[in-house]
Amino acid sequence: MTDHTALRIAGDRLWSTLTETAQFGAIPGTPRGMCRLTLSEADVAVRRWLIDAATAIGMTVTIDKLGTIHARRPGSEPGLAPIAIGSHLDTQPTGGRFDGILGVLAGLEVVRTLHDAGITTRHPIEVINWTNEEGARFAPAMVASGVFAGEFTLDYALAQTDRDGITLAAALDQAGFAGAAEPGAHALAAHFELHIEQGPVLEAEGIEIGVVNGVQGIRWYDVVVKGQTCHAGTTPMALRRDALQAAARLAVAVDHIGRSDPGRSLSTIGLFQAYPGSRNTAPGEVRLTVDLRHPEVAGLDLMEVTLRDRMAEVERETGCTIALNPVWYSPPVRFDPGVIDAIAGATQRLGYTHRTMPSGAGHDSVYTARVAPTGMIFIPCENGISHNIAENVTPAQATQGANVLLQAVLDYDRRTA
Ligand code: HGY
Ligand code: MN
Ligand code: MN
Repeated sequence: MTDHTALRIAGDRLWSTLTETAQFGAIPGTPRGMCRLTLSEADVAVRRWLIDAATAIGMTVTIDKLGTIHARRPGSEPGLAPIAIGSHLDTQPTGGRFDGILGVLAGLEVVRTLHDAGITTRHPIEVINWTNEEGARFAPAMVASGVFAGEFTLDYALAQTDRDGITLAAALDQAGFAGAAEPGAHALAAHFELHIEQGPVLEAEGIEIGVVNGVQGIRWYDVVVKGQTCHAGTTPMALRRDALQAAARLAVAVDHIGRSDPGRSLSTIGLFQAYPGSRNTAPGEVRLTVDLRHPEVAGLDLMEVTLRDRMAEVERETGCTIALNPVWYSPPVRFDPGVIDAIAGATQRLGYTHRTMPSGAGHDSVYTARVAPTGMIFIPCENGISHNIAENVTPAQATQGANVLLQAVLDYDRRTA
């Protein structure tokens, strides 16, 4: 088999692709801010851009019932399952121009490079855009890759609603991305994902590539605190059941829980809404979200137990009631040693500095790891910032990540059935 270890992606082309697609969902007045929520106008536009770019180099495109895009380039041995290169095109409401889309466009760049070089891999290569990775419009996150892996049913996913009560099914229909293919109906030989680290480690250590060995555990909750709406001027403090004051005590507890196991536990309240939201009415209801993370199951469980204990205390202290509704649980994941070796080997051959590390963020690879050998490649991002309009990488970093992706996929293609 020909040795393609000298092959490199076209870094300028990758960077211009990233720049060109950043027009879809760019936040006006910001240098790099992106808002490209699942199946929004901007998401539909970038999806169509990807489909055009893929078909232009002879790839066949299949859309599944959750709108996930599978763009496939044939291999020389059609009986082999495809090696997938996947990530996501949707962003957070105040996201950046690299989270997710870097992995999809690097996949396209790998195929463009093979196409230009006239190289046919043994396995088909499949570039995948997983619908709704972020979980920003529809909860839970990674819902499409979760259905593909059998974690969620298709009906469960289609029934999820956004804050306006629009179901994922309706959004797919409206966007013209309600495809025909059954999610998970075809096998993958492997799943590779290039992603920005979204944290400070690689940049702080001056390391070029993260060889990701797994993903920490994640629990999401919706919390509803109920008290009694009352007049700000006539209700004595001792007689109040102020939902906001109760929620505030809970918020302090959530922060303490996140600090309980330094370097391993994390907690976030991303959404906190008081009703009715009038300055001279004490709130009778507060709705908030809680995101807990930990690399170990036992650690995550302890965080939940501690949260429930404090909830009971706050109820006694304030006379309010607190409901903790679990929304999503993603257990810690270990990636495949064979894929990790392919990534580490490619990085070594390319001469890039690298380290093995876990991912703090969830990714579609969490679920593909259930059904196919999976691994991830990280590149540093400026100040470790992500889910923020300031998110940034350099062209050289994007090129290095895509070169590792190319060489790891070629190596894996050579070595596996
Ligand atoms: O929430 C996460 O970790 C991912 O960015 N969706
Ligand atoms: Mn992402
Ligand atoms: Mn993200």
